[in-house]
Amino acid sequence: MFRRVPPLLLLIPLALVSACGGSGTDTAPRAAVTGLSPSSSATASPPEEPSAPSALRLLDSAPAGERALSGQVLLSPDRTSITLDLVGLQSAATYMAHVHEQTCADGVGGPHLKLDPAGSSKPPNEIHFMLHTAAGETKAAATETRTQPLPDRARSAVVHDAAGTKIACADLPSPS
Ligand SMILES: [Cu+2]
Repeated sequence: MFRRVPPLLLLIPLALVSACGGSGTDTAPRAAVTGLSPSSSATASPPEEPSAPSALRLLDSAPAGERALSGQVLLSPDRTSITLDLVGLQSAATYMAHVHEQTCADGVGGPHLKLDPAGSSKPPNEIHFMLHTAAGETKAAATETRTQPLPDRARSAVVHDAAGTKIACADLPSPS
């Protein structure tokens, strides 16, 4: 016979986990802890930690007018949503960014990540971001969300200026 765990005991750890959020991205559904399956200790995965933001690093290829750019890339704990948060942009300008499949140190990100490697080089099979600044503004943010977690092959996010020149790169956190 299974031993019943009082519901209150199950709620306490969840409350502790949600109390230490605060990044604004800690909204992914968490796997329920059942405690009822005799084999749960063999199959349970560790609780998901919110991914730390990755800092964008300016690239040597960034043109003179773009060298104030900085910012960060945030991946949701369930790896389905990725947010770029940029400051120091030119005003009234357009930028592009993509998820790439190599690290920043490896060919500055290499090619774009394709979710289906044999599929299209357009969204949604690739993850593209369009960022615009209005006149007088120097910040922009964009989020892309997919139904499936980002695959392990997703290694970096690269920001380009409107001409396509790579200006900044951030390595993405590896899946745990
Ligand atoms: Cu790119």
